[in-house]
Amino acid sequence: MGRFEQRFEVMSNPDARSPGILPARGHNGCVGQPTQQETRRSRRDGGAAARPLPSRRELRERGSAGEHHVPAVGTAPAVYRRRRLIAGVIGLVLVGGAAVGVAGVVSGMTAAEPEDTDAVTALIGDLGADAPRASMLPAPAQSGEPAAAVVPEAAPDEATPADLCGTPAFTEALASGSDADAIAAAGGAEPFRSAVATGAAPCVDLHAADRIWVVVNKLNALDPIDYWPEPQARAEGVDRTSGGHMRADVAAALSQLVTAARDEGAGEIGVNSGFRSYERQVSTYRTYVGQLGQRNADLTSARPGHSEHQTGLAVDVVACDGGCGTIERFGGTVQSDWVAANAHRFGFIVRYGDGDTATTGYEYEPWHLRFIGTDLATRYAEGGYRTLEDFFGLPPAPEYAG
Ligand code: DAL
Ligand code: ZN
Repeated sequence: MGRFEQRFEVMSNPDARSPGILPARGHNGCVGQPTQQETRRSRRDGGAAARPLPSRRELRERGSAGEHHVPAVGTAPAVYRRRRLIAGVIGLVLVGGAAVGVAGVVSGMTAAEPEDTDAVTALIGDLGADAPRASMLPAPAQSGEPAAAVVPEAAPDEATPADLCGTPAFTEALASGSDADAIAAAGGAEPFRSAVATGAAPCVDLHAADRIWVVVNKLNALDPIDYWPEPQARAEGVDRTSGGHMRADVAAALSQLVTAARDEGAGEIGVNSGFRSYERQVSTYRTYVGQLGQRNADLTSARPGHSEHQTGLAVDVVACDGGCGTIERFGGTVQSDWVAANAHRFGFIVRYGDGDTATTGYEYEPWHLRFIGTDLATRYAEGGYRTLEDFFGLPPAPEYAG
């Protein structure tokens, strides 16, 4: 059996994320699929397919009690070690003293090289029996790092503020919680991206689950691991084959995308899967492993705590000409071509591109749209970026750590 057929078989499994072809229209087309309330209930109950899972409180208590091994700091990728090294050299040259400079470099290298152990491998052996912990890799810049210690590798874009995190207008916009305001205060999407990618914006946390710029991949787990976005909504006037909830702002953007696709002659686009809780991802991933084996499952399904669907920012779309098709049949449709060319206008990117597995860790998923807002998505498209990792200067994430 080929990979496609194997995958299709999994997707036809009612326990998997896709129900196969369903004649879903409007809000009545999701018989048998979980509503948000049902999803919450299954979450409380631990889910039907999953072994009992820890509650949020248990997760917190285990964390504070040190019950599970938590990697203190991931092994820093070479690019960050290099940045720290350059930062150390420049910073220390500024204060004079070559000997002190050497000491600073050594100190920086030591801080970047702690032993990296990760609980994810243990999770795979016994899914759901244990509360997994977030694997952690340093973002190019993290809250708390002193701005003066970070030096961009390359000369920043002319429009990039020299010290974004020292600019009150930016830090205030960032603190307000408005992603769009923060990007505007940075001078726009490119100055923002450039500052983040070069390490010049350490106050921008690429791990913050509630930010549109969050990067969730095989090296960056959600934190907290059971993150649950609020408020959620369904995309109005959009066909769906599942519960179809997502972050409310994402739902509004998806409604606009679907309307535009219809108006521009691309046909009907529906939702197959939006928000998936940690517990839902446990059962989804377990189903894939059971059907495909872990190696192949890891190319198509994120391990719990590592799925963009848990952020409420991701949505799998399908073509709905007559009835809605499956995600596997989305590629090659008029809708798929339209989405690839136009999704950025509404704030979405196709997250797992064709031929980008070495960076993303996943096979091509033309149906998996990730919301990053119109400013960043437009810059992403215009800049010809293919992965969020490249966009933000992060290392490739083809495999889980450990
Ligand atoms: N299919 C994507 C990688 C997920 O499971 O989140
Ligand atoms: Zn998806």
